[in-house]
Amino acid sequence: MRAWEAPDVPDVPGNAPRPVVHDTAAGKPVDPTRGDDRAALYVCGITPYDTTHLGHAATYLAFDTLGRVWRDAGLDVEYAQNTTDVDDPLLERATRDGVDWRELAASQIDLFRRDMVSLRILPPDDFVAVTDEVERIAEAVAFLQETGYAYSVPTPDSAGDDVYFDVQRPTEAWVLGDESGLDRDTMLTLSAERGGDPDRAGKRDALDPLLWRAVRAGEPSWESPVGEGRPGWHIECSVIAGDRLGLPISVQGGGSDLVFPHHEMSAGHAAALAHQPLANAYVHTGMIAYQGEKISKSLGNLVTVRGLLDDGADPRAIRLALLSHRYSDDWEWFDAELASATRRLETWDAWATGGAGHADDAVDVVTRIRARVADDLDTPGAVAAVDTAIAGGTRSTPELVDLIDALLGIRIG
Ligand code: 5CA
Ligand code: ZN
Repeated sequence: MRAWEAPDVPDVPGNAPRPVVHDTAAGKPVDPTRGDDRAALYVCGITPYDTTHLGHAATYLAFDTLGRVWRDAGLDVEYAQNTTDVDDPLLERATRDGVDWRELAASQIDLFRRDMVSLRILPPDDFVAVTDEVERIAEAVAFLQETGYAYSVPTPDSAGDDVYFDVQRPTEAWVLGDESGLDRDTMLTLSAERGGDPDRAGKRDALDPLLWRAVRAGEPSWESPVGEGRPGWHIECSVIAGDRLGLPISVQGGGSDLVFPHHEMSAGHAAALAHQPLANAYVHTGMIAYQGEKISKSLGNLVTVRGLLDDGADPRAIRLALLSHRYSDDWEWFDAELASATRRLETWDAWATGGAGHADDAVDVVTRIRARVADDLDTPGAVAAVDTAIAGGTRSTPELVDLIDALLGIRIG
């Protein structure tokens, strides 16, 4: 489907280092491109309701930063993002609000696009609705059944069978726990909390995730080689990432709430389908809280990009407020974050307008900003480097203003 309008990204001369980012599976920073000139990024997209809250915004901004840093380092970046436009939480919300699930999804995807444009987030090259990929996903499920990685579970309330993935069947490229490194008890707890069904009767292993849900009364469904139904959650990301980018991709990205089961199981499905790891690195953003709790659609403690913009916020200040935190940290949003980012932006704007520095004056600052973002996307360090340059009397130059735009996505002056 259509993504959104791309912001301008200036080209800045000079050598930028290749970034390292923290890989959850390795437990340390790595170069996810492994020296290649191409970087393939897949980021788990929204389930389209209650968009775009600051947790979503911070997550997409982190991977936007990675894309910018890769481009600045001269790499070819290919980026795909899905939209989970058919799944239980979306259907439940549509039912609760008495709206058609397709209309709810379409209107929320539109809102998401507008918010991404306001925040100057680079669009994916492939922005893929799950409802447009059902046939491909069903083929993949059929293949997993033929090759013994998937099995049917009789389903009393449906004419068809649900299909599950067998987590215990070995693959060359994945065993359970490879991505998340979690113990079984933690996996069982998280599975129950995050869309799994460990208590479902008839499964081989309580952790086995759903690949295909046979049609139930009143639920959307598609005819397919594995019966009439709709896709499970994790398989959508394995199939879309593999089809659009080729495996292994450089980075599978999302919030830390996706470490298990979502990314673990997506990696398992990809390995069973393609005998390849899903990704060279699994990169996770921290959770943003508000009023003491993780911002979440189910809790309803939402601060939305749209709400802040409607209250008169400069979208650049929202961006700067989010960039002032390390992407991988959990942190809490306070209203003061926006006020302090707005003040910082005024200082930066005045500095850029003052101008008149020489390129030579700016060389050290350019190097420092590039080094900070290449070090596991240390955007607070990059922001501090700009502050320090201003406080130390460095005059702004066109190169510096362009670099801040290219890497931090903020046009000052
Ligand atoms: N559609 C699935 C992924 S395939 C999904 O998780 N959708 S979502 O709408 O719930 O979340 C979209 C993205 O925002 C995910 O990467 C998720 O990890 C991230 N996210 C959700 N809540 C927060 C939060 N409070 N802080 C940071 N990131 C968050
Ligand atoms: Zn996903």
